[in-house]
Amino acid sequence: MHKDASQRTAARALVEQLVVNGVQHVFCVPGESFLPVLDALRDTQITITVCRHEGGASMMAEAVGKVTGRPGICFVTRGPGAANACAGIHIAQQDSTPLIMFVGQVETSVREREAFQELDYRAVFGSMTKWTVEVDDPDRITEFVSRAFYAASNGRPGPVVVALPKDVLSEHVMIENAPPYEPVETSPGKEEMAALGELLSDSKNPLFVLGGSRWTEAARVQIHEFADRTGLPIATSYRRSTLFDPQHPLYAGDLGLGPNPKLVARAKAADLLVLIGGRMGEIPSQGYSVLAIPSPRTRLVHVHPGAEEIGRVYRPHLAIHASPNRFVAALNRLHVAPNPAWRAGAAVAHADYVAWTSAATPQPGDVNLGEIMIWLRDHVPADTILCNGAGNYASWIHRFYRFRQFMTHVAPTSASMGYGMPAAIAMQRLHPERLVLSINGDGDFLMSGQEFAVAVQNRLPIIVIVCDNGIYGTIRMHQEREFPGRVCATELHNPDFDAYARAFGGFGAMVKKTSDFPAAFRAARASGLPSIIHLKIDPDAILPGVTLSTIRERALQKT
Ligand SMILES: Cc1ncc(C[n+]2csc(CCOP(=O)(O)OP(=O)(O)O)c2C)c(N)n1
Ligand SMILES: [Mg+2]
Repeated sequence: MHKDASQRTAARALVEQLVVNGVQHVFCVPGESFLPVLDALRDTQITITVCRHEGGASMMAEAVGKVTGRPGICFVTRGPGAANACAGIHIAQQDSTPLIMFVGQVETSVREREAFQELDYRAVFGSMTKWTVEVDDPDRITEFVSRAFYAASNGRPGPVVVALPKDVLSEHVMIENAPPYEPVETSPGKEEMAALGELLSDSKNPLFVLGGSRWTEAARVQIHEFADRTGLPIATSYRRSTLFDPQHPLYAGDLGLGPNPKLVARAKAADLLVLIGGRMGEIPSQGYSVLAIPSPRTRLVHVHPGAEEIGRVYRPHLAIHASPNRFVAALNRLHVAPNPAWRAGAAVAHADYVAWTSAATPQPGDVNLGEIMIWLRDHVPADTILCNGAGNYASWIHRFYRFRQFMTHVAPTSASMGYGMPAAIAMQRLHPERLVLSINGDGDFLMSGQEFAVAVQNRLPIIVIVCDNGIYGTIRMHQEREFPGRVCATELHNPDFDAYARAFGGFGAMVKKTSDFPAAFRAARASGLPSIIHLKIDPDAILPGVTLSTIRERALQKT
């Protein structure tokens, strides 16, 4: 840290404010627009991960924000860099993830001329971020960085963009560091908790649905304790299933894409639904079909850290403006009598979950993704982190893999393709000792496949699985439903992904039969290198237990 504050440039003050806030990782693609920041970073202990595309950098920062609950940080250059980075910003918005993106800007003296790579960040990011600011006054850099941490993390977390005109960064400033930010927790009031206690005592078949962000591992433990004591059934929201132990006898499953129909029926039949942290958005609500809008017919308790989210879609019976941590702590202080009927209902729900997820469904082709997911769940350590993006291949992850520990699943609730590669790199950076898997579709993988070079450059032994069915499967499935037999723009001609891995300096293996997967996986681990396992999947195997040809035939019958 600089002893004499007057010696610092604004860039150095910015970087030192990151250090004050405990930042350990930044992700970037360099640009001439923020060289003074790179120079200042060189003198810190912060690890810089240099990426191959700003979409990768912003997704890596998003993944860090998602699992740590503290803002992930990325630096990108002006117009083109900022435009490329949009993908991660949108994920952070939809996933309620704290993220701060610093972006270069043209010099203040040429602004508004559409100078080289100039972009109006407020206009471009205005609807995607919680706050977008351009720092005009170098003496306010610390103020803005401090505020960026609060803005990204408060209430419902989300992305913040801070634009840095080149000349502002090089100015010398006479300013002190601000103290580190403290996450602002909101606690439920006594009245709300008493009202919840009454609703619970009146309820015959309640269901708790855990979702959203801002959970801590301690809160996860506490919700288990509360469930244990009372017998309440617990479900999780789309891609938030690490919030509850899937092996726990009160776990009812996750409300996501391709959910267990029995769980959806249970959610619709519940006489009391308690949403903790989530928004019950389009995916978990099964296309807004679980709860009537705006007036749910069942009793709805909505617990959310963002006041503006409560009542936005559903008018709750009881609104509780609280962060999940504080709410769960208050829940454990509430007197709720153990209820044998709830426990019996939860046991049935759990049995339904186990029956739905235990055995792989038969599939066309020689590689059964369900059997591979079950092999992984039985053989990898419980703290393995699994990252993925979007595509039908993910249905087998959701259904058959079991996330046994907090934040071991890192995947976008916005279903953004190309996320599994960058997220895995970020996770291996955070946890060098843990096994990190990246599972991708063939379309999905090549949206961020270049980031494999980052894994090789930094010797990050992630294991990447590419599920190659030669199609943009999800879209082909919808196409066959709506325009049967009229294939257009959904076919893919792929490279050998195993040879791709070797070309980058990693390990590669091709798997054409399910029974060959364990040996390929063990060889990948033994190599100690970033690895790609290329799975040849039959395109007809479009969903667990559903074929593309059946979808087409059914649609043709209707026409
Ligand atoms: C960035 C982005 N672009 C486009 C889409 C639309 N989309 C959703 S899934 C999908 C196809 C995914 O194909 P693939 O990765 O091969 O997986 P598969 O469905 O074949 O298993 C597409 C194009 C998206 N979700 N995200
Ligand atoms: Mg595919």
